[in-house]
Amino acid sequence: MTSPNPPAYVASVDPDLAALIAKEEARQFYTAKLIPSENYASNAVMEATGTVLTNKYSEGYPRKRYYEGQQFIDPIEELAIGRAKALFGADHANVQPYSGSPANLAAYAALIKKKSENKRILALSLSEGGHLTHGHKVSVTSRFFEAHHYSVDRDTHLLDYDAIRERALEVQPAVIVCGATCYPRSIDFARFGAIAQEVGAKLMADIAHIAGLVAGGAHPSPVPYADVVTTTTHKTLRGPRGGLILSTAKMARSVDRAVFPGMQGGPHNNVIAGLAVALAEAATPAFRDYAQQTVRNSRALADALLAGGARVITGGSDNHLVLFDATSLGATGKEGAVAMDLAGLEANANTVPFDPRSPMDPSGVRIGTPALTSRGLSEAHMTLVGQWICDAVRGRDDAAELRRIREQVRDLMAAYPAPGFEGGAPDRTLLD
Ligand code: DSN
Repeated sequence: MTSPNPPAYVASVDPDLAALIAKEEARQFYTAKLIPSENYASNAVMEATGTVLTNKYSEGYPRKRYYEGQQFIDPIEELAIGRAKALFGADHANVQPYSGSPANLAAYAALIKKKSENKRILALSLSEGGHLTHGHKVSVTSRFFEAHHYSVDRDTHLLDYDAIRERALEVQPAVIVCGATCYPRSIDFARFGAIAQEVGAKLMADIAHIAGLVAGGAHPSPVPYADVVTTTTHKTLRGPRGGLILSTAKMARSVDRAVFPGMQGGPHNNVIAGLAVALAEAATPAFRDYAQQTVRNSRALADALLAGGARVITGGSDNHLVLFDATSLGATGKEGAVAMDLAGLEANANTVPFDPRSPMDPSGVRIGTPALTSRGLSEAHMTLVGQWICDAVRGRDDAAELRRIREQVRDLMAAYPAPGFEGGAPDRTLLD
């Protein structure tokens, strides 16, 4: 068995686990990863994340810690903070959130004072592309804060800023949340800023999905308009699994206090080190090219689906993400996503706006290009991938057809190794 990252120490202690990791490694290598929130961290990011930094406690912030021994931890966190501020042009950065959901909770806590009577947040509804932490009823964000939602236009499925303004005037929220987990178009942060200002609300932008595009200049930045910006670090930004909060200087103290001691204990220093590496990588011309190519690929993928007869929500894409209605190809979203997985095309079922079907088996499939672009694929490949998707969803009951596509996907993936797999291709037979 060859493995680009042989977990030799794990194998010596826990061969069962090592075998599973090796299989997952092969799965990731030979699958076309189309989940738009996933990517590949570089070897440098992986290496920094897997260091002795995991052994150190450091509650507090650089130069203000509750434990001794911070001689090297402080400058590591300061590197990450400085790089985040420079990359996004933000006054302040907090690099400690464990991931996107805790970052969002901390952001609300920072933006809405404990004694404030107005605890209303106004965000995009989950079924139209928002996130659970944007006040969905099953999320604690709706227990601690009073959640209200806006939607997209019923016909175009685009954000309708006049309607959002009307909704904001009606709700009078303390915080307007912009940003999405399933919106294929560009977001007008300046317009959101104007609406927030008009109604006297704070603006929070959750750019978890598009942070890498913002960093690479492929999507407008919310930083000039938002009081607080939250993001994960492992999606288009291509860092380790973690969270990041950017803010104005005015919000800096509230944000820091909300993260620690408000929400979290000791920061994960190994992850912060991995983030420092990722932020340095994201500041390079190569990353700018990556961000632009991700969008070009997404447009090409949307076009390929349209050519294959799929109904593409909003008719295309301006970012890294494409949402299509699998029922237009004769399957439910879940059936479509399962068929695609059998064909080596990894995606997730997702609601389409105003979906008549249940969230457990919705109408749509959400796909995206961040990971394939990291592997060096371009527009011509997207045309092929789009055809494979249509063929797989339509041919979901045809095992031979799904196998035929899967072998072609594996051949393509073998020709374009993923970042982090520079050591060589995993053994393909591990997947048999
Ligand atoms: N899991 C993320 C996504 O897939 O969009 C959201 O948290």
